[in-house]
This record gives sequence, structure tokens and C-alpha cells, in this order.
Amino acid sequence: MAAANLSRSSGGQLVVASLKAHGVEMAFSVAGESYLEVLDALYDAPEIRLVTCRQEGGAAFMAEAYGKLTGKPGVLLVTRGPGACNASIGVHTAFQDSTPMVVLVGQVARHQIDREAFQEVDFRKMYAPLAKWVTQIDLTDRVPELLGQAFQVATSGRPGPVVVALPEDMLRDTAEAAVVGPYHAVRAHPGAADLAELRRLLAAAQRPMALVGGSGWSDAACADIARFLQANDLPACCSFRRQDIVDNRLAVYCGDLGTGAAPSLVARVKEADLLLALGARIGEITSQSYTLLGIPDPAKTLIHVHAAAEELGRVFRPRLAIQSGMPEIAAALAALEPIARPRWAAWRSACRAEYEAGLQPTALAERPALDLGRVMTWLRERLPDDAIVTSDAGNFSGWPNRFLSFRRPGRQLGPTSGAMGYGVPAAVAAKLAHPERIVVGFVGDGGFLMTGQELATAMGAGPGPIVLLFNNAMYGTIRMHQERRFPGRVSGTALVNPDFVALARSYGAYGARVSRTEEFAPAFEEAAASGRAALIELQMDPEMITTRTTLAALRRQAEAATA
Ligand SMILES: Cc1ncc(C[n+]2csc(CCOP(=O)(O)OP(=O)(O)O)c2C)c(N)n1
Ligand SMILES: [Mg+2]
Repeated sequence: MAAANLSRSSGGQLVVASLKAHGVEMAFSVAGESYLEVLDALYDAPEIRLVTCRQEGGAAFMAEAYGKLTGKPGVLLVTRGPGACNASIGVHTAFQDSTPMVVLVGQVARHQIDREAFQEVDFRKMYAPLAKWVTQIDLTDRVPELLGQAFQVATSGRPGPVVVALPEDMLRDTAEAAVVGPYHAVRAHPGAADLAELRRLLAAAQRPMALVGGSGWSDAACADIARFLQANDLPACCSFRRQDIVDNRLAVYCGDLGTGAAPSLVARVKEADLLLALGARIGEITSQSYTLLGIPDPAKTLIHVHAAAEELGRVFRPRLAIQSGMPEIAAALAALEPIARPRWAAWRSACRAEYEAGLQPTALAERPALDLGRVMTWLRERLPDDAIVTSDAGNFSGWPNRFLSFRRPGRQLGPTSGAMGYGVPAAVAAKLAHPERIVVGFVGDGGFLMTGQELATAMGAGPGPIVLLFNNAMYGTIRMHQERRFPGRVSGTALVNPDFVALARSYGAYGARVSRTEEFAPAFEEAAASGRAALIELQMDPEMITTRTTLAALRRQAEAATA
């Protein structure tokens, strides 16, 4: 416990003293007059780096990415109605991605509440389905208590975002209150009987598969789970955008169940007689639109391990359900006596061989001038073990997801919520947290113009991330769906773009345009050596709508199906 501080303090000072007591080192903000007391108290707290962002959507994604990367709550400060509305996309992302986050929102004065005062919003109502918990602190002397609760709730069980509304007059009032901290995240441990049953079920399996995913994986937990998988020669895949949990180079790793999942992997998971889901919710994307397993009877032995009791048995009925934190289950599995001579060696090596075959770029009738398969293969070799890769939402993300190789301490930070606008802010936040590492942000032309202005947040903050902008002059994902459902009828998905390189340079960033394969490596090296934020625009062949197929092929298939 931190020492009690019983001198008289303003609410704003108690907020900042509490953040310090909970170990907060960085906070992301867009300023507002509703929380001047907090900003002023931060003036006296150089231990907390206050990052001034350009739009609350970007700031919220930065806080979310920081939480995802560090496992500590990402802290966001925004103003009442307009700021909180802009920030909501990051709160929703933290909720779907199970990321610890604490959002402090300035609120109208207590004596004005329910008059629809200037920018007034009832945050308990607004954030009810988006946040794990919402509170409002109405008494200055309760700041330490309720912020303590906020950090506990954000980090314990299934992590998530907590929103704390701070009425501006409460922040001005003074009180004598003991500041407490730090928080202790509470996680369940697997019991001995459950572990014995898990081992018994696994020993009886013919074609088992592990599915790792979700949040809460420390580097040590990843190392433990790799030990368990290797000791049992157990093939493992991962859930959507959680490709960094198992080192992709290990013989047990067999690919990911994202939006561009390899059809061979989907078939293998369907064929498996036992699925050991570790941390994954087995949500809509991972379950391939709920087609992977039967509902509610999964029609195979499902062992489901999750941090939250309410996720277990929610959609799929598990044979064995274990509530546990990931470090706790991983340590227990690493210590479990391995299955002697597992009978699935051939099954495991067939799964792995299919994954390795998928790393070969799909053969095309005509090689495009900018061959993204070759670019990604080069990048896979080039990126160091600790590189951080962030991703926006869009079809371009199929390229890094399929061809890059992920492992700890490197990271893959992407929105499993599918929120566009995530890639650039996440890359900026990751580089602020780890200035010494290479951070590469993947984004489409659509997503870049949602939050690309956060490049300004990276300027003046030392070395910046390298943003790879995949320009196909369209909302490609939606165009893909359009070609499948309404072939040849392009509506609302074509984009007229600015000169992205000139735009990047106007921020003071390094900028380069690449339209041929051989131009990529020198541009990347120049960007890495530039010592500042960088943007490389990849002028794609717009026909290459996924890593596996073209727009023309999709249209032909759709027309043939409706003919
Ligand atoms: C905030 C938000 N708005 C809309 C969507 C729907 N959506 C998903 S992908 C996509 C297009 C992405 O375009 P771009 O960033 O250019 O990537 P591309 O698919 O072309 O590679 C859209 C509009 C979304 N996921 N998130
Ligand atoms: Mg696009």
C-alpha cells in the first residue's frame, strides 16, 4: 500500500495521486475545460507522461493499444459529451478485445445534472453496453476508493474498459482522503481435479488441436504454453488477430482462424476430435461465423479455459470448463506430465505442413509490378524478434496476417472488434511505449483517413512508427462483399484519395511511394533509418482484393452462381 496522504487535496489532485499510486506511467488525452483540475495536477506529476492526441477516437485507440501491449490499463482522459462520444470506438474495442483500460471523462457540475447542461450526457447510460463498468464520482473524498475499484475491475477476470465520470465541481472541491494503490489483478487458478481431467481427455484424443487466443498473455505465459504444446507435440492455432501467442516458427504452430483463415486449417479444426480452447472466446470471426463447432453441442470434446466464468458454456457446451487466468493455466499446463508417445504425430505434422505451404504466395496468372507476397516475405525475414506490428481493419490486413511470422517479445496489435482507424494510433502508442523497437503499422487508404492525423502525435516525440499504407483507392473489404452479392455494381466503396506521401511529409514524417517490388526494401530501410515517423504508400494492384483471389475472379464466380 502507498503511504496515506491526508493533506487536503482537490479532486483533481486526488485523481492524479491515485493514478500514480496505481503505477500509471503514460496517459492519452484530448483536453477539455471540464477536467482542468486533473490537467493541472498532472503539471506537477512528471512521472506520468501525458500524451496530447488530436482526436479522441485516436487517443482511445492509443490507450487501448497501450493496454493490450503492456497488460496494464491504458489510461484515457477526455471531456464530456463530444469527447466521450468520439472516444466510444476505443472503449468498444477494449470491450470486445478484453483489454484493460480506464477512461476518465470530465462531466458537468453536480448541481447542473439532468438539466441537459452544456455537453451533458448520462455516461452510465451511454456506456452501459460498451464498457465493463461505468461510475461517476460525486464525492471528492471517494476518488481514491472508486479509482481503486476502477483499476481492479479493468484488470481482474476478463479485462475490459471502465469509464469514470468526474463532475467538474467535484474535481474542484477539496477533501482529506487516503490514496491507495497499487491495484492487484485478481485471476482464477485451475484446480488439480480439472487438470487431471484435462490430461485424461487429451490422452484419449486421436486428432487434438489447441486454440489459443484472448487477452492476458504475458511473455512468460506464452513461453509456458509453448513448453506444454511442444512436450505433447500438440498442434495449435490461434484466434483472430492473436497470432503472437505461440511462436509461429515452432513445429506445433498451424495458423490463425481470422478473416482470411486458410481453408485447410478450418477443415482441420472441424476434423479435430478434441479442441482445447485457451483464452479464446471462440467469437464470430474465430468460429468462422459460428460454423466451426456445433451450437450448443460442439460435436467434439471441447475443453474451454477462459478468465471469465460467464464466457464458459455461453455459446458452446464444453465437456470441461476451467475458469483461469492465462498465466495460471499456462504454468499449470507446462508442469503437467506430458502424454507419453502421443498418437497424433502424423496429424500434427500434416497440420504444420499445410501452414508452411500457405506461406508460399498464391500463384497468379500475371505477376503484379508490386508483388505483395514477395514484399511480405522480405519483411518476415527483416523484422527482428521484438518488432511490434499493428493493424487497422480492412482486406490489406490479410497480407501481414498470412505472411508475417509472429512471436514474443514481438507483438501483433490489432482490433478484434474490426474497428477501422486503429492501425496508426496503435503504432504511435506502441512506439511511445517502446521507442527502441521497430514498430510497423499496417493500414488501408480508407482506415488511414480515419485517424491518420495521429501522425502529428508522433511528431516531436522522438522516433516514430513506420506506417505501411495499402492504397487500392477503395473500401476494399466492402467492395469484396459487393462483388460477391451484387457483382459489377460498385456503390459507396470507391475512394478519391489525397497525395498520401505529400500529406505525410507535411507532418514532418518520412514519406515514400512504392509501386514496384524492388522499391520496397530500400524505402523500408530509409524509413527505419529516418529516426522519425514514416509513411510508405504501397500502390497496389486494386484487382488483388485478398491474398488469394482477384476482384475479377469474385465477380465471375458470383455471376456464374446467379446465371
Ligand atoms: C469504423 C469502421 N467503419 C466502417 C467499417 C466497415 N468496413 C470494414 S473494412 C472497410 C473498408 C476498409 O478499407 P481500407 O482501409 O481502404 O482497406 P481495404 O479493405 O481496402 O484493404 C469498411 C468500410 C469498419 N469496420 N469500421
Ligand atoms: Mg482500401
